[in-house]
Amino acid sequence: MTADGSGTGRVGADPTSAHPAWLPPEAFRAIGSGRTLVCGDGMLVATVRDEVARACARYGGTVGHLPGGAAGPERTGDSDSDGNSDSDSDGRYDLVFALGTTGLLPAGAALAAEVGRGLGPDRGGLGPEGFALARRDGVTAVLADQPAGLLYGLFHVVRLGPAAFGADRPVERHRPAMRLRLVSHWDNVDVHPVMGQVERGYAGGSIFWCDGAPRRDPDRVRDYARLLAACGMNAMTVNNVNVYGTATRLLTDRLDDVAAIADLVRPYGIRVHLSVNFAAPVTLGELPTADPLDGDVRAWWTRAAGRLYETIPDFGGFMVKADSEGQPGPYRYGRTHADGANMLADALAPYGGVVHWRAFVYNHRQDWRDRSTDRARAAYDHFTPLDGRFRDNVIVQVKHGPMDFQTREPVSPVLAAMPGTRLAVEVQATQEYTGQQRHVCYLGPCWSEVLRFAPWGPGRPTVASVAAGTAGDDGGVAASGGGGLVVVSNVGDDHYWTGHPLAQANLYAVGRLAWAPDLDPLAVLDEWIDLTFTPSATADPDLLRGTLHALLDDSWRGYERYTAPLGVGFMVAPGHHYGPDVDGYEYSRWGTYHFADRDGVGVDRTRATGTGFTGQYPQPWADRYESLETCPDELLLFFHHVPYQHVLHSGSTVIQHIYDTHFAGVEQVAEMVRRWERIGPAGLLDPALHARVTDRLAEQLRCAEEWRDKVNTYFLRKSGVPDAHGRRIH
Ligand code: GCW
Repeated sequence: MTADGSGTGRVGADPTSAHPAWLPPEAFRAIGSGRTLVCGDGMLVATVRDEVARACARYGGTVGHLPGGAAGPERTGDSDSDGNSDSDSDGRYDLVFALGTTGLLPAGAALAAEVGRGLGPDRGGLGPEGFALARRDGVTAVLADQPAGLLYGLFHVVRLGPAAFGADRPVERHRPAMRLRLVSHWDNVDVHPVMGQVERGYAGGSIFWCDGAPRRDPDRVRDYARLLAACGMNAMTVNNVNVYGTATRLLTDRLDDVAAIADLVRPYGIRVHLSVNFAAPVTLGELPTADPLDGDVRAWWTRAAGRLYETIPDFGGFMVKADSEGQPGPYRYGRTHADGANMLADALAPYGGVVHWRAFVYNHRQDWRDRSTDRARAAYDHFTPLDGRFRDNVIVQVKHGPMDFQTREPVSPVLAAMPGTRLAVEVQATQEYTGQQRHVCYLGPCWSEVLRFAPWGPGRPTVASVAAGTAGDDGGVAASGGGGLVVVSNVGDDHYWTGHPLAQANLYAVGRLAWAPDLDPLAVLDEWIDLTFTPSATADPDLLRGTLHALLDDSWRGYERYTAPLGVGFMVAPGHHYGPDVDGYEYSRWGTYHFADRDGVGVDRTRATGTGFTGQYPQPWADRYESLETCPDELLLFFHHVPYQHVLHSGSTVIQHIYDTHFAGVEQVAEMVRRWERIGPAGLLDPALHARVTDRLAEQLRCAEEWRDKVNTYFLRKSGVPDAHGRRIH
């Protein structure tokens, strides 16, 4: 932070050459053309001011600044941005941002003062990040209790665009549902021999690290923080949850590298968290043990935390992958996950830091011959006995499904089984299992289904309320504030950030859904389209918007159609997880089997005859999943092993469903290709972006055909049942 507390002072600098994603200059036209007053002090208020000033420099508006406690507006910004001296000479503003007390506002900001008074003594419970917005008599007012609220209010106005300056708007209050909205980067510091610079990264290198060293591309990191703030995220980890080599030392002698990133993202309200290696005291050669109950180990972590907060006063906390896929953890010392997490939590507690402790713990050395072990059960079996034993600043981070980010999984039962623990839901924007950013796969609808899922039945609390800490008796301790949402990043140093330009929509959507889980994911997509492509500024808004919706809206279900059927999962090629290999994981140690034979397919997870996993759900789901009569079609093979001629609720047999969906899925992609081709000559899009998407669509079509042919052929050969429509199966 700079000495004057105004941030890095470079927020207003020219953006990098990276694609502007959902913040192109055009998105700021409405703000930049008007007269704005920003009232208040501090780093984030300065960010708001700088953002408005940058827009004004381009579009001719003005921005005034009223520091907290000053008697009158003080003109700020460079002469360009304030060049139009007539525009606010009547003391009126089009837009007012006001922080805290509003008694000193000038006449033109009367609405802001009025809204402030109207909010009442508790100010409508805006909280640390909320804001209120209203419009009347030609003035739009945004009020917040704390600077972060103004920042989110700014981006809300950007989203509204001209609508923020049109008809009157009664007072609206906005505050995030989830307090913690964190992007988890699986970025390696050293290049990993197999996983590369970014584990499961499909967008080039890391924006933070290159070959063991910091990348030192401050503009890129700052732009990234800006994008995150604009979609509502407020935290990030800067390194992979698999911590090895140099990354272990980010905690110690490489701390300055982390601090440098924290300085860059702070002006956008983003706090930095660190993934740590549970055995760091041993790995770094300082202690003979990492036993969480050992006094020296505890003192080691206490010292590490002290150093961290001395260097990064607003450091967020640790993320830990322990006793998982070969990472060290408390089991080695005969201790529990609560022992391990609490030790770290105690070290961070004096500074307000949190521990994100991942529940992704399972036996990754299973024997496929052993039908009694069920990987889906593992997180619940390991963690639910510990409910109530974690410190208040421990967040148990649960993958949204019981397996591993498959295209279709039921919601993890852990999310409904730890009412005395703060829980975060983890989703994956990086498309490890959903087409690796070569395929269009808009995941908003998938995440929305997860967040809206009501584990205790309709009308009862949802997963979103568990993560928000508002589920009450059923699902969580309201006072705890929940654990929020964690998303595995899909970003790299690629020009488009996400490799596939349309994959940007996933990062945007996750932030919006963390802020407001009830949002319709297709409405969120529409916001993203508006901001990113500003269709209204093109010759044919409907064609542009229509094409993008045609590609994206149903793309997750489309991907599901041509890949693993009916929730069975894991038919990807082993290792890199791209493309089909139906039996690729069938005889492996990873616990990911479909059990197809000549008679049927699917995993029997019932209590009656299978692994008993259905019993991990509360009612009504425990029974609904258990019974063939009530199990939803799309999850049938996750819960049941059925004959190929089993009839689905849809009326189709399982085998015919497999054939039909695989043909339909490819046809859907072929139609996407056609739609995209058609839009090319219209000149509605940057040709380079159009070309990038064209290339990726060609690969998506090739790959979808490969999926179709391999899956259909596999099941034809296994079952001997021909396609009812006699289509070509090899
Ligand atoms: O999905 C799996 C990935 C691993 C990843 C792991 C995890 C970071 O294949 O690459 O490791 O999940 O979530 O820890």
